[in-house]
Amino acid sequence: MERLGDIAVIEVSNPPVNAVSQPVRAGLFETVAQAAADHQVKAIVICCAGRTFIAGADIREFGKPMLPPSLPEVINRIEATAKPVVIALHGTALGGGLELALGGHYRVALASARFGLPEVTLGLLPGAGGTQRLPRLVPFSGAVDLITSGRQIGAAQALDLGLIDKIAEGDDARSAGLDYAKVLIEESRAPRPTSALPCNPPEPGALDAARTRLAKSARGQIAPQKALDALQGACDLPFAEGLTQERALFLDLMNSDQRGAMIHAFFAERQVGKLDEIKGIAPRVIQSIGVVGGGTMGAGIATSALLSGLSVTLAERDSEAAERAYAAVTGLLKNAVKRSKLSEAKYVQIKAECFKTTKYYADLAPCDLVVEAVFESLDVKKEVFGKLDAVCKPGAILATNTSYLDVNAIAAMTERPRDVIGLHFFSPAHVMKLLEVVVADNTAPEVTATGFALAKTLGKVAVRSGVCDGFIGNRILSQYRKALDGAVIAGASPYDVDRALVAFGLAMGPYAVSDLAGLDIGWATRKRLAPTRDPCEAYAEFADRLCEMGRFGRKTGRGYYLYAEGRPTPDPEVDAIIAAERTAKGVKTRPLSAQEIVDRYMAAMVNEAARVVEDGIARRPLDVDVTLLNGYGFPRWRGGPMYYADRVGLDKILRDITTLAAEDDFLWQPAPLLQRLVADGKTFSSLNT
Ligand code: 3H9
Repeated sequence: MERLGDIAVIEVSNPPVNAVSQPVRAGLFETVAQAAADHQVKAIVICCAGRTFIAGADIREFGKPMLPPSLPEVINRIEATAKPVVIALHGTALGGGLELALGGHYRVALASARFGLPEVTLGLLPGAGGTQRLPRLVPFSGAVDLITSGRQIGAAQALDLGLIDKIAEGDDARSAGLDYAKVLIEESRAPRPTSALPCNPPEPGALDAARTRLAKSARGQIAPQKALDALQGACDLPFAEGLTQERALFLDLMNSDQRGAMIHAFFAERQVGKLDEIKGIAPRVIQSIGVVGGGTMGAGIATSALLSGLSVTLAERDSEAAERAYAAVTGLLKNAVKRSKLSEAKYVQIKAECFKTTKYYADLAPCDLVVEAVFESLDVKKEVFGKLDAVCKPGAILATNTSYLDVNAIAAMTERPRDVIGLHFFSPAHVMKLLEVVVADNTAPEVTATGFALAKTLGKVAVRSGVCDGFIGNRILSQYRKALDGAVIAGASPYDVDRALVAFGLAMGPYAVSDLAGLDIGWATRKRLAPTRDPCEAYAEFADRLCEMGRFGRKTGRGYYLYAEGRPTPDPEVDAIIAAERTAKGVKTRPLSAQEIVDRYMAAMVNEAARVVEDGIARRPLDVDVTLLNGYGFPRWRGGPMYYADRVGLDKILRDITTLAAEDDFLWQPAPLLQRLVADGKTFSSLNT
């Protein structure tokens, strides 16, 4: 604490994000009491050193015994202070940090500050008074939105809502806090405890409507519903009782599996970029990107880059294709304007200054990095890379967006294999968070580091993958798809499978996803791999039959499902095709329970993931978790497949695999790594170093 005249300034300093760890709580508890007792102090300012105001409770302390004082105790003490307490905010005031701010009497923020209660994204609810104080300051619907979505808002919106009192000019929150405190002293303003305010009333039926909405949008998650319970308490109970109820609900969630899973996901996403091979290596500077191919993937990649402030030149084979690509990209940008992700002025500027299409490869010459997103054929890609190598400037990185093909073979077509890398985006590329950074044999570490830096610029999560057919994600996908096709041959329908996995937490079932992506994509891959397919593999043919009938999914109105009026409905014709295959193969079918389907899915996924880790394609189990969470719709509240496997027990997964081998001993060969871990009594997490 520092005293400047009649103002006490308490500055929290706990890099990197000023998390309220136990020492910070203890320090605040003590210094607030000192300032309150100091007769010369007329007002108190709480601010933070470094890049941000408090970004929340210290997540690393969760799951360990909680040491006093608790954050609610600290905040209650701040609020009970008989002198005005000003909270000066900058950076990101999140979770317990924002709750602490709500406990202050006046809030001033820099214009760049952001605010949020992201606890639900960690399987929690605000547990330091956030659910009780926020609806006393902002409209009830605003509190429900912020608390149940976990989203962040900017200073202007926070001011509109009544969350803060003032936006200060400049870039010094501490000075802004001091100036505000001086005014309060001059005007003899009294403390203004939030808890003394009445709770803003909800619109009639608002809580029930929110429950119904969240039951769909946050299906399977406990925290958002519990947060609504706490908010209901804010309406119905006196403040102190509401606070007690909130604490009880928070502690329940703290003990839940979902909290463990989501915090694993949080740290895994930060760990995934920590790789010895790029430690301390400066990435190349990327300002302009070339994209070859303006189809769905290429247009999405271009949009993602433009939205992140990069310049893009997109090359297509002729003028008509280039025009179509231009319209596709500007259409996606226009949608971003509609969804308030981009301002109209910025849109106009991007169109005028940052984006062009061309039919000449030579126009890609000045680009710092070029991503190829053309047809998925090795011959086509090799040709493109030969041309790119000839025109691109020295030091430009040449990246392929292939989902399966051999990046080494593609790199070999150039004189600069050190500058060649795989950047595997997921569709739609301007939305999906995952980027697999595929490191080929000769890729320079600096180029790998640039792949990770680019992902950060694009707001994506990058995972390092080695080269193999399908890399981390699609290689695992292809195994669990075979296992699910096996479940269908054994007796489940594709609809049973989709239902079971949606109930497990996937947003969509795998067969519905195939229909959305187009069944012809998987068909092309199967045909490509057919010559190398092992004759012992129990190959399910029904997907090929559907494709032969022109049933390519949604785009043709028929796939696994029928899409009359756009809504998917099960199709008896598909059941008949599957039944015919079972009969031809002499399979004696039986019904499969939802649990059996989930167990097969998980066993296949985890088994292949163990091979992917053992082969060094994924560096660690956590890289697999981050891949499946961000690119394949694996439910975040289950932490990822490897985390899930550790929780249910690797011995159980191995037992399932051994049992399933009786049905198909080609597919269900246990991965040696899984066997070793079970024999040694270890978990996947023991390999997450
Ligand atoms: C809560 O507050 C509960 C309360 O309601 C009730 C309590 C009773 N704790 O993300 P970055 C680390 S729940 C510990 O790369 P950025 C992070 O691991 C909490 N560590 O930076 C990383 O470490 P390392 C609610 C944390 O600039 C480093 O800081 N709050 C915490 O891209 C840099 O992080 C949240 O959920 C933490 N709370 O983004 C906010 N936060 O260098 C979570 C970060 O060793 N945090 N670290 O890898 C964030 O959203 C982002 O970190 C933030 C900065 C936006 C702040």
